[in-house]
Amino acid sequence: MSEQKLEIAAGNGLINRRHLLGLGLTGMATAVANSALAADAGLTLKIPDWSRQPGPGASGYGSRSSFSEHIQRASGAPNPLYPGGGASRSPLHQLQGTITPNSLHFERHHSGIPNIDPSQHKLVINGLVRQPLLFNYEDLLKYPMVSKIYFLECSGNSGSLLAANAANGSAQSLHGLVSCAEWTGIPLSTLLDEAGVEPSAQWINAVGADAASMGRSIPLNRAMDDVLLALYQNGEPVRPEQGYPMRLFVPGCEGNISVKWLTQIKLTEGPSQFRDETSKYTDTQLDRSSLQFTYPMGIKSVITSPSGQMALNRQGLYQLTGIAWSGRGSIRRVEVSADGGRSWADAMIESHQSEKALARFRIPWQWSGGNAILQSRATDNLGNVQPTRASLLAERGNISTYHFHGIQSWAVNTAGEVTNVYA
Ligand SMILES: Nc1nc2c(c(=O)[nH]1)N[C@H]1C(S)=C(S)[C@@H](COP(=O)(O)O)O[C@H]1N2
Ligand SMILES: [Mo]
Repeated sequence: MSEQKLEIAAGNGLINRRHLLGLGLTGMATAVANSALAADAGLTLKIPDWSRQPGPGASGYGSRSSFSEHIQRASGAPNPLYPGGGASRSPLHQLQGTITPNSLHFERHHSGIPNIDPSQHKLVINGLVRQPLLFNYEDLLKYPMVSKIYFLECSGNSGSLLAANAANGSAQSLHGLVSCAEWTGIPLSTLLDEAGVEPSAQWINAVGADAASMGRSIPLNRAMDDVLLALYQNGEPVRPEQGYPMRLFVPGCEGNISVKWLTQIKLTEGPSQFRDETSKYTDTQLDRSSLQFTYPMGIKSVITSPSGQMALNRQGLYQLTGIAWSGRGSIRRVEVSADGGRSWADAMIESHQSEKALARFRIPWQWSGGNAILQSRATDNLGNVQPTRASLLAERGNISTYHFHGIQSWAVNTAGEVTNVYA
């Protein structure tokens, strides 16, 4: 099928998403066959070494191909004044689908990763309850569990987009504090019901067993909703980095309140005013007042390919793809622009659209060698639309660098280089 038959969906080369199903792929295969694969067109494939003799046998615990070891989380340099503190970012530009492999889930630690022996770990539920309860790990494994796919995003993710000058960053360095996994655990409401919540209790206060004793307060009505005591992550016990042997998981909300290495839940009338809900994780507004307890993460999307620091090495059809998520619901629509927001085309949303989970979108894009500005704009089932960076700045200023969810702009220049810009 020739490229002339492709139906244009928006300016600067965006092609109707229906061409992804066959037509567009033919176009892309042709582009490749014209160059790289042409030499092999005679199908005179050599028998490679790995086909000549048996490889190693089965193993107790798997590892990835040595040829994909370049796919890594990126962490900043350790700070001696902040032992164990810091973050690592998921390589969004190198991943596909919507599930983040456990080894590549982003990390954020305030005092490093405790090495917890589950047989010595305790979870206590106390405060304003009829019966304080003490659980050990083995007891908890006997409770009925549920499994749900949810994203987790640090409220500081993408915060550098509020800086005056656009950073020379990648999808990973700018937006890699988001990941998505299947979390399996006990609905927190089950355990709170067992302890018997007193009518005067309005908040839960969750504390971790790490050296930071990190704590957060959460209103009881949210805690009784879809919050989990998570014990498994993508089918295996939660990783030490993610809170082994157990963490709180608060779907859709800033990652900070999903307290890892959870050891205490205390029910109280009011919030505890922990460090991480007073001096940190509050949103100071233009009038200098600060919003506290701003939990849900806003509707957001980012194009992961092509994305910052990549280079397009040929003109022709590209499969533009990215991820979208909403802390309040599910993704209904993702539009893509190649002309800096002047015209938009609907992308194909590929994945099963569940609440508070990542969705993957794709659309064919024809790059003809000119300048382009690629953007994506997500809409959720409640009608929330991802705002532009400029409108977020006008509304909230840039004193708070938390909860940035504005539209990302990737510029493509005539050399094919992709950079982060403000458009
Ligand atoms: N006990 C404890 N819980 C914690 C943290 C921590 O340092 N200690 N970091 C928080 C922050 S800021 C985030 S964004 C998420 C990160 O979870 P992850 O490391 O599993 O991605 O955990 C939260 N829970
Ligand atoms: Mo965070």
